[in-house]
Amino acid sequence: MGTEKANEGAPVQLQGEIFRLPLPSSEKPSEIFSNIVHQAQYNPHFLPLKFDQEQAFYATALSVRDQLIKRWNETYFHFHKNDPKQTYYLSMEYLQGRALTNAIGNLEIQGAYADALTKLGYEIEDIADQEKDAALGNGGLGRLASCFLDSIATLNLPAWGYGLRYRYGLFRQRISKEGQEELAEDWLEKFSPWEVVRHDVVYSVRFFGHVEISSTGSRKWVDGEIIQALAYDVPIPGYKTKNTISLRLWDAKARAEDFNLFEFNAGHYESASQLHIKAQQICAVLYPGDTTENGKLLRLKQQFFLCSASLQDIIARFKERRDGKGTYQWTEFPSKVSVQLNDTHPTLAIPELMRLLMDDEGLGWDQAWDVTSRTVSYTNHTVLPEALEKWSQAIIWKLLPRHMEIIEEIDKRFKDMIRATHCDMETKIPVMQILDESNPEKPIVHMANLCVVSSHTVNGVAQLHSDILKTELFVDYASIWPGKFQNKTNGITPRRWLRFCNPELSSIITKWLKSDAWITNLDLLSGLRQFADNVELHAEWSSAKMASKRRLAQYIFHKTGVSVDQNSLFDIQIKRIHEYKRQLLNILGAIYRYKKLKEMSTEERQKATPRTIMFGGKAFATYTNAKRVVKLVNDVGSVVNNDSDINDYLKIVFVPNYNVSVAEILIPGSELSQHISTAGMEASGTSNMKFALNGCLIIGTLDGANVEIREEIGEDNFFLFGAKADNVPRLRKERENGLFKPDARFEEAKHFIRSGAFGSYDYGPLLDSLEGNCGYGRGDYFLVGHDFPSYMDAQDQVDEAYKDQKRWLKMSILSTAGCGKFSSDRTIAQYAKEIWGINPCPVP
Ligand code: 26V
Repeated sequence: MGTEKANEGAPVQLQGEIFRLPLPSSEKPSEIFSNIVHQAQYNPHFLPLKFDQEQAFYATALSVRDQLIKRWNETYFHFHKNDPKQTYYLSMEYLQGRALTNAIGNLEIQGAYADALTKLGYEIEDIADQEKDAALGNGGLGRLASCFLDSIATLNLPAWGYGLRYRYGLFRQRISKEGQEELAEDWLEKFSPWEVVRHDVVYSVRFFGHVEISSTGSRKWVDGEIIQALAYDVPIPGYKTKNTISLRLWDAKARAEDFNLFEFNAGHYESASQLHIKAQQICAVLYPGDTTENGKLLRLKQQFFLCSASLQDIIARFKERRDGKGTYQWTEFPSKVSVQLNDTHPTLAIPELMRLLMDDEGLGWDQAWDVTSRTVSYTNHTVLPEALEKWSQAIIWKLLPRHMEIIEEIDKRFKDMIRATHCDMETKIPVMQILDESNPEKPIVHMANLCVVSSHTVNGVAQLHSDILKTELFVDYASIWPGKFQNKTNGITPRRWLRFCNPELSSIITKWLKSDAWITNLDLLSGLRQFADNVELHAEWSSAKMASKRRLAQYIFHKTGVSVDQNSLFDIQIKRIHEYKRQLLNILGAIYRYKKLKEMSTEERQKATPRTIMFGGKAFATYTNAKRVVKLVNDVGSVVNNDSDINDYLKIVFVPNYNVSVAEILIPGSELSQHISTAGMEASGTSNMKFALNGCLIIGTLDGANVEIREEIGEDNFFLFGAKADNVPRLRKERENGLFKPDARFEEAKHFIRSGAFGSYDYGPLLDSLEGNCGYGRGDYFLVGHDFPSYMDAQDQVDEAYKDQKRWLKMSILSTAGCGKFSSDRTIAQYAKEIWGINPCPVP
């Protein structure tokens, strides 16, 4: 390219600078129209014969992508030139949802796109509806990662997200007579307009093989299988900024040389392409079943694949940028790179970074350890023992022999350190060690322990959860390294979760605050407090809620055939189905409500607050009790919704296939939402924040972020019930010892199910799990029985409060007004300052 003049006369200095020349696409409304038409005519994915909604979506998305790519390249070059310290967020999950509305919203070109589509005969909402959710995640942890990327871009922070490009993301849920059915969801069936394959970004990732020791004693991992990691990049635009960062998703493919032509021509097709088949398996599904050895091996492969490819990429970028400034020093790596582990799933990044530094770069142990431990930080997202990852040492030896050596050495050195400097803690070693050999037949590697020992910072995701980490789960480490532990209360992006999903409410807020600055400075919402009693605001607030309820009612009718009363209280619980989240408590309460309504006279019934109780969420495919709950909710719904005596007062709806875009319809239309986990078990929760932000009141326990939400919005605006976290162990013991006297209402609800009121399905095992001495398992471990009476009392308070709409509206306004703290912009600013040590690097 040299010094050639480009078409617009800009001098081109470097080869790469060609990407900085102006693109023919423009944000001008007149040109958007022709750009969409151009995409429809020339994009090679469809024949230009028809222009239906689907093709209009792809053409629109590709036209938006052009706008993004311009900003994206500029961001890349700006970061490249300035070489700031960068954060790399490693996560096995991202729940991006749809991208179109978000992208044009962040770029503030909604109006222009809406106009262009109108000219083409379409409504922008219908076109946006064509998009499939990118569901490369399972729940809160994945959605948090996506909210974080939005905030990182918006705050102009230099960072990347790294993940896997699963072919089938989270399954599609279908509800049949049997309950939940799982179907593979091929989000890439047509193509994703948002991803860009980088054919020049490919790394080799090794599995199996063995360690070779040279005559000098250096070690090298050799042989085994090589699978290639190929980068697919997704642009993440910030709001009202040029900065557009990357989510880099790795796909797996085998090398051409591993395709055995000879075998193939001999008709042995499978053995000819063995490695190709294996490569395909790596990114086939998110969380493949891991009950078999094969399943476990595949999960470990996925984790390592993400870690190895990402670290090779990070190191390559570090070298590339430092090389231009003279030879790099490894000691400066931690001042240029920070790696955040999203839970323990990417823990293998630790031994992999050690291996790359020692075996490939020639660093000694001490130097490699210093670099690694100053680079890596770890976020814990759960204290549930069954969710804390443990791997058998044997499987790691088999798949990653060099990494197992390194893990053993980290463990040995950690124990030596304890014995040398904290001899009083000798007895704590069995709980703190990384490698647990208490069963010599089956030694186990504790990934969370490896993370704590190797990271410079460990954080929890809400204050209560971080306190539990310091005083319970990681108490012994906290006594050695008190400064290592931090709290970073989760947050959500106000763009997706208010501005774009609830435009009616957003306009009202902007009108009353006389500015839309709240979108990037959510604390400004507190300015609504002064209007909490204002009747005009009440009228506007209530009409926005009504509009969202209407939209939700239409959606429910369309998806389930159930018609719901728009004047009833819309009560929602949406989240993964899990015993600790206690959807069972909710449905038992609903059953009791139904039974009482049945027993009432018509006059009595007329005084009741009508309710529509909605559930949504997926149960893990092999989680039997969770699937029983889904079945129960649906069975109860069928009976209640078809009972003409009750219909005006109660409906129970299971909204199928809950995902990000369904949440975007449900949350704006909600009036009450349930966050009712057993105290101490929900690390944070983030949907609680989304609901409260949209003026929905919360009924909840003192768990996770509920505690802080209640503090922020005021205790009068929160329906609190249930045991407190520090009483839970005692209450469980009492329950085990038969010292618990169940509430009559609780007994009545269970009995009603056992009587067969909701069909002939055997709910025995589910109900038995609620008994103190159920004969197996953990005997009402989640304290549904204990919390039931206070839950029902809180529900009575809800019914009363709803009757007084003035009071309810005030509480609703105060909920929104109190949500400033829960912006992921605040969370990310804290990570940037207190953990990552990175600074904004805005593209001029
Ligand atoms: C994973 C598993 C896997 C095995 C079966 C049981 C089980 C139970 C829970 C989990 C959760 C894994 C970590 C996770 O997703 N945590 C969630 O992270 C969110 C973001 O920080 C937080 O809001 C949720 O409270 C927390 O559950």
